[in-house]
Amino acid sequence: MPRREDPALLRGQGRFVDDIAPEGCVFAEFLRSTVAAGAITTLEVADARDMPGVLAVYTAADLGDTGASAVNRLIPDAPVRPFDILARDRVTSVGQPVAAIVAETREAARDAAEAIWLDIEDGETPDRPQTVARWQGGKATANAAHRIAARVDHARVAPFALEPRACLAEPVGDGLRVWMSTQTPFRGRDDLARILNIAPDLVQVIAPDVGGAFGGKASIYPEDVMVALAARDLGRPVKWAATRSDDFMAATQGRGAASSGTLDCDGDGRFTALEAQLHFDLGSWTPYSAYAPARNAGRILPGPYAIPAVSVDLDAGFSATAPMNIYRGAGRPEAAMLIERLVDKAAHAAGCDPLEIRRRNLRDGRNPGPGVTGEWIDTGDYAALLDALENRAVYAQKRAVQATRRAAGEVVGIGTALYIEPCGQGWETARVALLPDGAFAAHTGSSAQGQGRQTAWAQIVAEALGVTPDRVAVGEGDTADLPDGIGALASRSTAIGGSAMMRASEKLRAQIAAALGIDRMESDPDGVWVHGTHLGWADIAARLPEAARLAEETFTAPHEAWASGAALAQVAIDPDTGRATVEDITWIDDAGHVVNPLLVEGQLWGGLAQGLGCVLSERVAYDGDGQLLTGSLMDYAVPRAADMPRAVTLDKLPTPSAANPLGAKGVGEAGCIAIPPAVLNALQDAILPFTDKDLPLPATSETLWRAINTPEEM
Ligand code: SMO
Repeated sequence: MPRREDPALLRGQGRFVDDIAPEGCVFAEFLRSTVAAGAITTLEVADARDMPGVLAVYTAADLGDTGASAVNRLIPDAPVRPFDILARDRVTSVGQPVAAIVAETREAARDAAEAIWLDIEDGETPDRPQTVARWQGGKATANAAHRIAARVDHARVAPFALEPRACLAEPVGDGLRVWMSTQTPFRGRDDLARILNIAPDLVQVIAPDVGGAFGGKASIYPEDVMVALAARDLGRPVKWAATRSDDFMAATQGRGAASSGTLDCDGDGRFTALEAQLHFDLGSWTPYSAYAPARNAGRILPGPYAIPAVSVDLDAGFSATAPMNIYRGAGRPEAAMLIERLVDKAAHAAGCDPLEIRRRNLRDGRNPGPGVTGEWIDTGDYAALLDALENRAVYAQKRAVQATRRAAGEVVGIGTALYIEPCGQGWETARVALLPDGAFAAHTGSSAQGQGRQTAWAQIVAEALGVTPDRVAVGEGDTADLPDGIGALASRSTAIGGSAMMRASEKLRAQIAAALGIDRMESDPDGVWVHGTHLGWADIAARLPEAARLAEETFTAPHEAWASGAALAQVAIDPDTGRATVEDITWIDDAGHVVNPLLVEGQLWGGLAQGLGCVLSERVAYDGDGQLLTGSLMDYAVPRAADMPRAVTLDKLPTPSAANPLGAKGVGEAGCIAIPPAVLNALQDAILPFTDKDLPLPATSETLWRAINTPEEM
């Protein structure tokens, strides 16, 4: 089924925050810190206040006491550092908002920002990292025949969404209506209410069309709060939309972990112990999900392998940079990269084929159960994934061709990766109603940022009710629709939001049957057979009291839905330029029950592209003084169409999730988890005739050229 969202989006009829312009709307801009750390010695705003069109200029001194945004205590005693709405006395990163200007036009606000006098005295060094968590399981036994070591230094990357962040707040009575480009409208509501000290039911947050997010819009930002404060102060709608540069400087970033570990294996290539140290940079403040990547990476590090003894140490520390948060994959790529590098190196040391060593060490995932770090792990047939990968990729032939090409002087490599990914946890809300005109209205606390979720939800509701999806209107992204909800992140919207939709639909179906006095509802697209008479849906609506026509559900998943998969990459590197070409990707994914294959395929492609960016080209770079060197697309290299693989084969091997009634698992993040380790393993395989050193990331042309031509200097 094609995406119902597309006709409007493709015709430019999407409605994003910056498209919304209430009567009397004015514009906010921010003066941002130009240095990474230091004390504010001068901050004079009188000239700016006098500029034409300026309504207000705010500094921290104008804001008084406010509350702090929430941080998820995923690691109980880990340090938390809330943001300041505007820098108070000192700055903690380049791009931090220091003053806010509200003016009649965006241009007037920008001009006024330049009329503010700001001096900052350089200073202070960031905190030292500290150990925050440890995962351990099993016990090391036999002496290892091989001890393999690997190190993966992830580049810090930007969750680059087509639509930068944006927020528009309008005073309504004693409260606020806020349009936010967010993944989590309900959390936005709760955060705003707490920080502004007003009742949550006085705050309505609406996420209209959201142009991508990838984790970068999963937490509230200082700018959002400032816009809300200004709207209340001025009694007018206030809008702010980030520029691309604003987002490079001050939106949350991802990855950046430095990870190293050892994998022991016996003479038969069986893994006996895994030890790892993961270092996570937190940046300058902790957004809601600051610890999700670190926690995920630690708890899933053993991946799909049966490793009897596992020990993972995790440390984290602040730095004078943009805050670090979840980014598509959120710790799972960090885990997959390290373990899959270790496994490939173990294969090499044990003289074993990389697919074979994986096969030899798989845990049996066909029944759900606990892994060695204590995590409940969902279904997944890892052996079948490997078999499918071997067949679809025509692996033996690829290896033979590689040998021939290598003998002829080409630099070519093949890499494989297996992964498991915890997805879809927690709870979500849904409401399904039969309307007087015979259509159904479905609402969920989950939401979307372009994935086509409304299509999938309509399909789920339609199937449960026995109608066609065109009869189902879907509403999401508005906190006024339902008392509570979460949103769209952590690969949860179909598994959790969809399950809530399914349960609400089933409840509605039972209510309608009971109200009509029938045992079994024989519905069809147009209505229901009631004791031999066909009643249209509008007729049924007319007969039923409103309470019978509306069902609400909160679905709470008993466990996470863990997806899994296997990927193979074949690369060729031009030894003269170091340029890598991804010649082939073959990828078998297990996303559990698939509601809409087109949406799943779209997620796989998008994740694949972002995954390639992480391993080959993307890096947020700061210099030694904390100056951002990659503030625009001139310097930050997102992959382009020409960087896509020459050939991609996607296939699926679904094992239904045991963690939700739909049987669905997540798929939105899979590409960022599957592709980087497969490609990194392929690159390392390609350069093996020259060096076995671990490549730094991203593996740019320069890096690869050096590995081939001056490996001793690596
Ligand atoms: S990294 Mo995601 O938006 O949970």
